[in-house]
Amino acid sequence: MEAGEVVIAVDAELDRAGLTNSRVREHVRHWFELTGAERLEVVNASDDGRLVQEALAAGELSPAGEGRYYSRSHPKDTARSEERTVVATSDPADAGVYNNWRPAAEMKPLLEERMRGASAGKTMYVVPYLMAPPGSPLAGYATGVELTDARTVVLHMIRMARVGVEHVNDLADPGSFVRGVHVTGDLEKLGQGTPADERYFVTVADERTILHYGSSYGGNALLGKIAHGLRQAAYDGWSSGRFLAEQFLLLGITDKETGRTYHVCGGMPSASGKTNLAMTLAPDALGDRYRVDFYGDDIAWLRVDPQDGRIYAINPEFGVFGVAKDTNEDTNPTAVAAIAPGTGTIFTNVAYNADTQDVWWEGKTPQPPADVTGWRDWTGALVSERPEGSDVSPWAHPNSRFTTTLANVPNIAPDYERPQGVPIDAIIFGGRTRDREPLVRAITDLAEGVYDGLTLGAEATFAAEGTEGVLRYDPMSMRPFMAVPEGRYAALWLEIIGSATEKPLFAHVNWFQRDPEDGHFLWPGYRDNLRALLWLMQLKAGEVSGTETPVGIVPAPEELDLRGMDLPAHDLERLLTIDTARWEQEMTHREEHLSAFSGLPEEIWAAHRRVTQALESGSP
Ligand code: OXD
Ligand code: MN
Repeated sequence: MEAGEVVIAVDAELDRAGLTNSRVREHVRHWFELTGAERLEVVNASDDGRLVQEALAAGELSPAGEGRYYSRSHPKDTARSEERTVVATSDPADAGVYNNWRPAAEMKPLLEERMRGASAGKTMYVVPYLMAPPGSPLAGYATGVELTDARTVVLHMIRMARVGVEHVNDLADPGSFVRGVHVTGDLEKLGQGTPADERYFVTVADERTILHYGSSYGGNALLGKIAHGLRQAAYDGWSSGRFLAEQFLLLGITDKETGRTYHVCGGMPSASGKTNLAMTLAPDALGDRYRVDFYGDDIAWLRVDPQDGRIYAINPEFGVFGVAKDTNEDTNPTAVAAIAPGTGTIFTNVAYNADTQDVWWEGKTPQPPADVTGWRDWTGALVSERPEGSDVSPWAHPNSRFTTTLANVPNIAPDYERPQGVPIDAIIFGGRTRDREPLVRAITDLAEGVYDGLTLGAEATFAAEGTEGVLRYDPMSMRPFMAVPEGRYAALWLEIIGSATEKPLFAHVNWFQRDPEDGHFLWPGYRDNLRALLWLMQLKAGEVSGTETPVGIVPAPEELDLRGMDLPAHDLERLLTIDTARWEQEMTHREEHLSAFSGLPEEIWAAHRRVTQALESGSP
């Protein structure tokens, strides 16, 4: 198309869709022309049914029972790529340890070069979206427009964000939206994981522009979720000084006897049980008394409300992009209901049976389907053709996912769309640690709480991935999403939480302690994890006082409500014990970890010294 024709074609589609924001129209025109796409289509959430039918007809989706769909990503494109992800700005002072900072002036031309003409022959979809409940005080940071040349990305965006032209048409400042461009590229030829890797996933944070090239999967391609909801928002939160954007779950606990409701948010490195906790129900024995409401499993934005001075959190997302592996009735019954027939769920990279339209993943049932007829693994290979006994690779990819909207989760909080969000009573950090971290320890001091988040980590799950007993640190579970230098990030935490008049309690939880002799898990986990949070709420309310230790307050054994559990007394004792020698070892690793961050506030170092001294002197 000639330049003049492009303008006419783009304007005709924008007019048809009623997209009136002049700055969005400019953004669309520019990138439509640069990427060389053949057609343009503006998307609203109400287009979902038609787009699903088109994707089925094109073979991008397959039916997975009534109202559920299956997709397979390119085998070289199955997970977020941290090495290829960059936060760019025009100020070298924005470089931190984890944000992989590069100059904007270097990255933008590079991405333009890769994207030029790369969508030829394709439809470019315009996805206007909002990453917040409508009317939120943070809505000004939540508006975006993603251009994408992949229809399955559009279908995921409709489930994960609020999508429609109404979110951009009436902006007070028409230019205040995040400009996202996603171009898939030729996935066969991008040299993924080699020195010639051509992919780039760049957030130009000081220009509120996100340019992702070379994938059509997950956080690489759904720009609202991670690139905007975490990286861009963390940058905006810092530059405005107004909010924190964190990879946090958010839940509510209501005591039906007293009528009190508590809200808890917090972060856990991957494979530490965050989604399962976010969607948990009360254990059966406590179900009459407590109700748990789900708000979100992956992102929370936190701000101080000027009315009452408390910290409020929203989940900016509209859906759940959950890891399928091990999701079943025992581990996560509410997720199972949220992906049931009729929910519109899209499964990606699980195993699929076209004859029965059934899906399966490791841990869905204890054993894979006995009759393998028709079953294909995530790569599309027939399981029946695997050589007998020699191929034991999983049927589903370990990062296979389900995508469903929040409203499908049966215990979704009645007020999950409340614009102000909900007041936060506790912020928890949870790692995966076999021997040092007790079941729960509460921290009342702000700097010590932030220090605890900054030293969050999980043990390497395989010996090959790290040194035994040494954590892979993942500050606040934000290591892959850091947008500003860690020192500034810590200072913003101290400033925002510090300015609240009623401060949340901090706590560290660990469901993964093992018996040193026989290695069994000391705590059963899953729904019983709520018991640790109930104790925390009682501590906040002054109903229990726990036992002070050098690293926080742990429950006295009799303070935990263990009704309906059969927990051996010596396991309980070990779960609540602080192993000083192991902690002292950990403190030297922490010192090294924190030393890498320049400009870390003195309060954080003071907290580190206080905890070190308390461990040495043996007194809290
Ligand atoms: C992630 C996700 O990659 O939530 O963390 O998808
Ligand atoms: Mn996540």
